[in-house]
Amino acid sequence: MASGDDRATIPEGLDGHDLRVGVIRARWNATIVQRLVDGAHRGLSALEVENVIEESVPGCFELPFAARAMAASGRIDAIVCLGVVIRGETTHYEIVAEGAANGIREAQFATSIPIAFGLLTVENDAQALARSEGEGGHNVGEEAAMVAVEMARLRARWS
Ligand code: DLZ
Repeated sequence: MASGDDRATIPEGLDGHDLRVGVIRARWNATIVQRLVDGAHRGLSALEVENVIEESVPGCFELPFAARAMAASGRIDAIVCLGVVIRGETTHYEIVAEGAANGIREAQFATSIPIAFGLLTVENDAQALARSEGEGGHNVGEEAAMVAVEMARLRARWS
């Protein structure tokens, strides 16, 4: 059972008012992805991020390419990738999910721009809905947005 402290707390005073943050969404499972996008906007807004650049790709497998292109542009401080892979719908589950995760990790290291992993890799719709809730609920998009801001600040401290 979860202890209640199984998610990251937000560092006190975290603020992204001067950051440019990219939000890239995959268009598969669009209804649930939209819930993640809404969450990401809530998270960015809570941290005072005003400069948000939106992009979309067909599916999660394309997220790393888009993230790397955006990161390499030099016009972005952090990126949030959002998408949903549901195992029940596909025998490609592992390929798509691992391709996205590995690609995002590589894009971060290749560009030194933080890229937050706001993907749901779940068994079914119910799990996806439970992780993409509205205001005050659990939303992986919202969490990933805050992670992106935190990591952009960390990068700036060590650059
Ligand atoms: C092909 C595919 C499958 C089977 N499942 C998903 C999924 O659950 N979520 C998702 O975002 N994308 C899926 N895709 C599409 C791939 O991500 C990709 O767009 C195509 O394989 C084309 O490269």
